[in-house]
Amino acid sequence: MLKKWFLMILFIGVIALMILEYVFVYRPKGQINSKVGTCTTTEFNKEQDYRIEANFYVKDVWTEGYSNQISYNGELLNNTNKIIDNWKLEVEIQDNAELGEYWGVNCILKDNILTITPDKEYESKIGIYSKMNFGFILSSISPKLIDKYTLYINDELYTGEKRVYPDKDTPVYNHGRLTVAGPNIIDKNGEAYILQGVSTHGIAWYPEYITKETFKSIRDDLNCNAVRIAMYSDDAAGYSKELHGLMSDGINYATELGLYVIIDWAILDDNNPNDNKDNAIAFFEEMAREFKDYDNIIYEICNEPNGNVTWDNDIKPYAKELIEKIRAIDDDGIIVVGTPNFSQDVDVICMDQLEGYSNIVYAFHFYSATHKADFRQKLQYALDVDMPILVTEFGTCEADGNGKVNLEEADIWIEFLRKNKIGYFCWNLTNKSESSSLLSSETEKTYDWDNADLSESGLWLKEKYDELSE
Ligand code: IDC
Repeated sequence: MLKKWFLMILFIGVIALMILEYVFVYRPKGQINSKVGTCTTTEFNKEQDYRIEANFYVKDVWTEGYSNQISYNGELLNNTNKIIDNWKLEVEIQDNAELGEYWGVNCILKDNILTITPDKEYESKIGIYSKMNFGFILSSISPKLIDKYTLYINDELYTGEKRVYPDKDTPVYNHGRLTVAGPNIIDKNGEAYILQGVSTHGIAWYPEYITKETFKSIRDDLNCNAVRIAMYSDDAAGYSKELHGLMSDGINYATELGLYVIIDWAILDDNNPNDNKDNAIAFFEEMAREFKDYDNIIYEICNEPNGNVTWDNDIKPYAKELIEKIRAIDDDGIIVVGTPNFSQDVDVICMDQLEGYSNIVYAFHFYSATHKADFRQKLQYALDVDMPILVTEFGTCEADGNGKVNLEEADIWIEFLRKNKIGYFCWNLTNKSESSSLLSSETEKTYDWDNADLSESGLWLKEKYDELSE
């Protein structure tokens, strides 16, 4: 009897020991910590979008003397389109733990806080949409999952990606989300709405104009309700994935200022949009994911198809594919489709528009010193069949962006567009020494322009745009 009891107790004891060993020694192995942040899991702010995050894993646990050695693997994920090169993680560690080896980063343990920073000698940058791996060993009585951390980016506490909203009494605040109804773009009240904006130059070459101050001056000094941000799509014109971050910044500035914003995939020397289609899809999917809930976004999927490129063989199939990719994420943002021959031949394709999609408009571009009455006729032809048009680019000079300006003709164009409730964006906001530039080549000012800072074209624009009251 006694033996039976003894065996029973022994059996229970062994089981209990196995459980204890499992809990304290084996269980944490390879296990992912729960979601962590600047607060514990349960307090995690669900409203915020934490696109930069750390994860810690217990990789291995072994015993040395009376203490456990716990080897942790860590990763810092950057799911944004900006490079991170100044970051710091602080992790609270239980009492009496000691820091052993570490790799991939620098570690300091003080007052139970483990501070992890990049190892400048090794690799401190975390690229866009990538991650950094690191590890460290702690010795302590029992292994513990790390379920809490504090992250600093550029010396500021990281509290997630913030959604921005338009300020009060700005164009987007007052007119809301735009849609396409028949041939018109209409605002939230169902009224036809004329977008009136300027286009940046290629942002690879002129990033200094992508600032909040610049965009504020575009709104307040140049009387715009919209801005177009042009990013050339071919490598030769400076395209790189790193520019996506600058595009996102620009969109956020425009949004806060209550400006509508065109995201322009500026194909030009890469005349066929299909040449860089994979990049285009990746870019627009990224933008749509980031901005689908914003009211002011307009996607321009191919600036100016040109060369030996046709609607049927090239542009239309490209447009369908891009629209479907964007629509899978953003079901109603306006999409501008470029048209053949530098976005001029709207008359050629107006009887063969895309079918089955909503909120689609077609691009029409002109330069008033080159394109006059006969060119307006092409546009009129498309308007006669109610084709929705947006002039995502025009210039007051010749089609090469330089030469003489023709402001009388520019006036006629703007009157014509306003009469037909068509929006227009003027090329280009720089001080480059060419007549399409809106700033004087003498000025270095990137915002707060006086009349003396404006070019002939810029002065014309300021006055012309002032006529259209909000
Ligand atoms: C021009 C710029 C000029 C630049 C050139 C090549 O004004 O500084 O060197 O592009 O990148 C367009 C294009 C637009 C052109 C503009 C004037 O969309 O990129 O900008 N233009 O040529 N279509 C018709 C005219």
